[in-house]
Amino acid sequence: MARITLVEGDITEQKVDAVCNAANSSLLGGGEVDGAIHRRGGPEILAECRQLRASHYGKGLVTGRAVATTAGRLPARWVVHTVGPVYLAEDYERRAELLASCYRESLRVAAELGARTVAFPAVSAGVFGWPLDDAARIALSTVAGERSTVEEARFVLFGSESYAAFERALRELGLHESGSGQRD
Ligand code: AR6
Repeated sequence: MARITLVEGDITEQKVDAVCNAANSSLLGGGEVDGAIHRRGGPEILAECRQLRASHYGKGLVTGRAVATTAGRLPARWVVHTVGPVYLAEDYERRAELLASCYRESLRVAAELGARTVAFPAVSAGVFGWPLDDAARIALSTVAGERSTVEEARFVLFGSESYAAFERALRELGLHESGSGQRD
């Protein structure tokens, strides 16, 4: 299992192999993390997204799945785009499973590329409205439950409130930042 680390900051500044993007199914950009990644990464990312739409992803990327592109000018090699579910109280179980799937699929795609370090945002916890504490619990328990060749899963939390929610969830799940019960 990947070592879990938490940092408060901007995901576009992370020096990691792969950055996970909380995208939408169009793959053609949006606000928040998605907007920041395309803005800071430059037009190469969108160009590859357009190619994906023109080839295997004609209808866009399905919720819960992931696909990689270049990271353009970001200090990373790849962006792994995933599409989180919109939060709605009805159909909660199915949606929560889709959110877990975003992390599993992103880790799988990143590992296939040979990534050792992957930065994740709190998928679905912004525009898509997922309550932060629950989003944190699903994110952390899913990553902690995966066997992966990815060595570090770094959660990059935007603002102290997000960071505190992830810290709390990590504690409540009985996990530690090293992922093995010991700190570095
Ligand atoms: N670095 C790290 N985290 C960030 C950053 C950043 N630069 N900017 C925002 N966040 P969101 P979603 C946090 O809305 O809920 C887009 O328009 C933010 O505070 O980016 O999955 C897409 O195109 C929140 O905690 O993703 C989709 O249409 C978390 O990242 C839709 O939004 C996720 O917020 C996806 O919504």
